[in-house]
Amino acid sequence: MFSGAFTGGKAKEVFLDTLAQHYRDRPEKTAVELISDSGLLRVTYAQLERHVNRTADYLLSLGVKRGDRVAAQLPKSLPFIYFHLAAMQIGAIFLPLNPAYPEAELRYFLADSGASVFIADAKDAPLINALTDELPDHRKTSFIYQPERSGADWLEDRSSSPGQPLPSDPNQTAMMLYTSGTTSRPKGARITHGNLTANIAALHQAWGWRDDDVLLHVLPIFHVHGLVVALHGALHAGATAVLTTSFDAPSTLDLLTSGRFSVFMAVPTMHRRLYQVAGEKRYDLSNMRLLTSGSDRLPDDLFFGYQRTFNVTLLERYGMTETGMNLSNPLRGERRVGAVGKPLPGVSARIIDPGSGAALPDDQVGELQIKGDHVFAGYWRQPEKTAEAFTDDGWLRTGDLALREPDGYYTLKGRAKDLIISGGLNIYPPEVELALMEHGAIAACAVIGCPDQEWGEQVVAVVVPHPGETIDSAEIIDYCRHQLAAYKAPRRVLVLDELPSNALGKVQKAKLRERCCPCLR
Ligand code: MLC
Repeated sequence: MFSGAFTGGKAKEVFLDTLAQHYRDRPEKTAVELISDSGLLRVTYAQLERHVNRTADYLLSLGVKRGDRVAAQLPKSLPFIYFHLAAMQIGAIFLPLNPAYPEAELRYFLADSGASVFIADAKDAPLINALTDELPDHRKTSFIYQPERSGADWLEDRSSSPGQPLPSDPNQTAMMLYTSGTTSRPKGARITHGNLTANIAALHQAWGWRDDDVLLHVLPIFHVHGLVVALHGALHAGATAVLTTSFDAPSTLDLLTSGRFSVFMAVPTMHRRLYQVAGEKRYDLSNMRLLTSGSDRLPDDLFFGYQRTFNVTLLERYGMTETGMNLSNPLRGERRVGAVGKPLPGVSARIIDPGSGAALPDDQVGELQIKGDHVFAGYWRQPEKTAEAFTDDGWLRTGDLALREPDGYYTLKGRAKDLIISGGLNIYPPEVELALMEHGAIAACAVIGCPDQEWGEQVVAVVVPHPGETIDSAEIIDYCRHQLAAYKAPRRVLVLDELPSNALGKVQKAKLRERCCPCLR
């Protein structure tokens, strides 16, 4: 029934081919619905094709060529989806940017990617015009007015395109997603059409996606979770995706209990809020086919609390930007609390001793490494960083510590990399530390994640002032919010006379956490 099915390592056709088949086979079916403050917008598969083709035509008219980067900083909206699909359709590289990025971060992403075209919300025009004027490779910024409209209305004066040729090269980069690093500025992970297709086909097999599925989509749309796992997942199946523009727990609970939806995906912070909104009341969501949790560990109390409150067992899975999804608890069979399941079809996983590089037996904790057609093609213009990400024999180092249980389930056991996950978002302490060190009053600093029930972890900055300087915590937080997206800014700033360090002068973050995180004391 599904085209593009997983065929033992090689996907037959790319995701866009499968989507094109749905345009033809189910033109009247609703592909995407958007619930926004201004009402409900609905596009069928036939309308989606028309809007995407018109948008592709528009991008071509701007001079976009195969391999060009098309950056987009748009709210979660239908135009976002049109530009995303259109850019990939003409062989360009789509670069989605979080609307929360402040000027400093945007400047970096645009310059690093060398985006030739930038699609932005018209309300941001003054800032963005000033910013793109500085970019040597930049050809055009296109402002979208009223992104909440459904059609590709901004193209009304242009002739409709009969349809663009679809790329058939699985090795072509389809999109680029920036991930931060432990030692460097953010890097653009190049994800190919083949990567997307391999992963979505594996997920379809594992999660049993069906064309009568209706997905409730509350996630941000510029990450791999919301864009690929959720949106591509539904479109690949010829199903319907119903998007809300943002996440609001009470209204999401109303939608979930409406009986309309079969699939729901969220991060633990969202599940926690839903569970809290439910309070003592009991609901029965067992009519839904699949509720997944990912992007951060699902705490045990939430796993069991959710079961009691909603009469469903969340399916936890494990992925990352560079790979899409790797491991998953099963659709049928035991969804094990605290475990992230087994490798998806076509995915190989192993546990390696970080010291010796030797493979470890079951039940021993080591670094989780991954291989498969879904693994990204490397970092944009960063061959050294790409080489560091892989072992000599081609396995991706995830930087996550895990063990394999004898029956094949994997359990995450911590991180080898310096990373904080807050509300399902990755925050790399070195990036925040770099920003802090540019503050005139700070002589030394360390950024740590303190456990937090709602967010998973919270960003805490520990700073040492220059002699004679005093630190105003609120001012430091405000300073960070100007340098970085607000979610990366510390929630707390602690001042110490010095940071604990080892013989090599490296800050001992484990010690700092013990000392500075209230719940660990
Ligand atoms: C928002 N804020 C956060 C935050 N999200 N701070 C820390 N961590 C976060 N994740 C800040 C806001 O800037 C705001 O700051 C303040 O918190 C309160 O905002 P809020 O209204 O309570 O937050 P909300 O908008 O509701 O956002 C919470 C959230 C959101 C959980 C809905 O964070 C979210 O959508 N998370 C999902 C992230 C995601 O999709 N990750 C997938 C990555 S892909 P102020 O001070 O300005 O008010 C990946 C691979 C994989 O990891 O395997 O999936």
